[in-house]
Amino acid sequence: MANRGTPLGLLLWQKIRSFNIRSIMGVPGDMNLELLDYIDEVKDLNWVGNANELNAAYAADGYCRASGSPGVVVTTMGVGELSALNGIAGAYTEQVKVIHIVGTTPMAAHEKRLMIHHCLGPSPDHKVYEKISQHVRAAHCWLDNPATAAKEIDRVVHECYAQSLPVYIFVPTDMVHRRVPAQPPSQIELAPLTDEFSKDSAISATLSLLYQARSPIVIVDALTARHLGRDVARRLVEVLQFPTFSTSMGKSIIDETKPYFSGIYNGRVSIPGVCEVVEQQSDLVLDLGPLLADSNTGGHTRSIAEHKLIAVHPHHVSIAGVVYRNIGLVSFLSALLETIELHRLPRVAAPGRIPLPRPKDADSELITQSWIWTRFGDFCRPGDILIAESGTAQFGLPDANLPEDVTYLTQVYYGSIGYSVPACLGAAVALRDRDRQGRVILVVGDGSLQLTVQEIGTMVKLGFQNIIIVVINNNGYTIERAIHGPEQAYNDISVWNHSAMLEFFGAENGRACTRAVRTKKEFDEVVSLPEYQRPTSIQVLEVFMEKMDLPWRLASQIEIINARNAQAQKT
Ligand SMILES: Cc1ncc(C[n+]2csc(CCOP(=O)(O)OP(=O)(O)O)c2C)c(N)n1
Ligand SMILES: *[C@@H]1O[C@H](CO)[C@@H](O)[C@H](O)[C@H]1NC(C)=O
Repeated sequence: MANRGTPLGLLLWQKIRSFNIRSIMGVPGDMNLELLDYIDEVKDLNWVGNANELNAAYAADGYCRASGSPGVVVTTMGVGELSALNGIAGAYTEQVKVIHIVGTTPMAAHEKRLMIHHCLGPSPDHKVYEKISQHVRAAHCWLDNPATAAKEIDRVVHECYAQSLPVYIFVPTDMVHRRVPAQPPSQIELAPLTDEFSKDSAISATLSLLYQARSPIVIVDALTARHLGRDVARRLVEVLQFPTFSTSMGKSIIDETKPYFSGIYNGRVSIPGVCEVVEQQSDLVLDLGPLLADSNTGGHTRSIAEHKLIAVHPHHVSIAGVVYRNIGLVSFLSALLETIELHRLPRVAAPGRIPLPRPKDADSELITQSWIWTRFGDFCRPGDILIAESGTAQFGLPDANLPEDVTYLTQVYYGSIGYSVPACLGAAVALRDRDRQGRVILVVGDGSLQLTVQEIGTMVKLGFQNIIIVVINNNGYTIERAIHGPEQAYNDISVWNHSAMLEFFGAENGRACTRAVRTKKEFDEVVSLPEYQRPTSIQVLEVFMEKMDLPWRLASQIEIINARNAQAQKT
């Protein structure tokens, strides 16, 4: 009897694997070790092992963004669990699917309130940390009962997918080997529930507006990808052929090489001409998956009249201010595609991608902010993943014209510096898990790098050959200097020798795979080297730039915010 059924720990990993997840992030601890043993018993499921739990959480986030499957991170109660919290909060606020599994003290210790290491103070509440994460998850469960464990896992995984948010699974150490009765394979509904009546009403309202429109446009924003709508959105814009814009956070969801692709719309922080097309010349705006955070809207300067706006949110659609509830984004877009009558759609000439005006410092031989970002567009190839860290990179890279099938990742809204290095690892793991070719190109500032640099060690450990790390060395926190205190010591950082970095992390040929450039000519030469075109080992390129040089989008957003603050002071 005792041997019947599946050990709970094994069941958990089998279920995780069934979601096309092949890698597990995390850091071991005595409260999760025996759970980790069961990973090896599941075919094609692998332990990554990160340098710390914050990095593990960022890596799980990057894994999800690059693969569509939830990222999984395992920590040990309290000490590891809390370190991961910042990364989980980022996933929550940017709607990324992450499953955080926490190994905890045994059940018996909970009742006796035993003082076991990692607990909080005298007579500890062993579930106190669970309360701390309640604001950054969609659901949680305790696997404290073999009879309900399978159902509980299914329930939280459903919420993870349906809401596209992190969830928590707490596993007490004494439950890991308990047998769970054999059960039929679970059929978890992944899509959010959709009210068919509400959907039909929204579809007819949308179609009649589309057929009447003369100058409609489309905006494709971040939540489209987070809620797994990339493919259906791509098919839709292909059918519509309306001028199509993306946003800083939605970049790369839509193929930028299409003639209808017309650039990045970011309120008043857009290339001249873009705002006019979106806000004034259009008579209908189909806004897919909007995420209206400050740096995704030019500091909240989007201005689209409500009467001409169809906003397709993850769980509802808003049409000229009327809300249609309980409609999943993918369900809505698929139904729209099925019912649309092509011959009734207006034909609209797209402005195409409006070029950037020539910058004042165009003739500089040294690398400038006005020059470098479009170069990454030229450097990328189909299949690559491009990752931007917060800072000047994030405000610059929207200017890159990406080839088809490049995935662009960045954490704009939560904006936790250091995110990008572990997210790069997570994306590389995801590519490998999917047997996909392509380079993973990370652009990170010298300041942000210092927060999570250890994860380069994990990249080396796993033997990734397709990662290119570009470090923007502009002598400290340039974005912060631009906002306040340009010469203040708090915006300086400790000076690192980036040439020694790869070697320190144990990369073979580390020194040979590290280069530094100051001029445009040098940059172009390096990125055309075979090691950069078809890398066979991890590469580091340090790019020196002026301390106070800014991408125009950053300067423009700061100007808007300063003007607003000055106005507020007056009144
Ligand atoms: C975890 C965290 N700490 C602090 C900040 C504030 N912050 C935002 S950007 C930034 C500086 C980034 O500097 P760097 O990576 O060198 O980029 P640069 O602007 O110089 O290109 C800081 C400190 C933050 N966003 N997240
Ligand atoms: C930086 O590291 C490289 C590689 O180890 C070394 O050759 C160089 O001398 C170091 N530079 C400084 C200024 O220490």
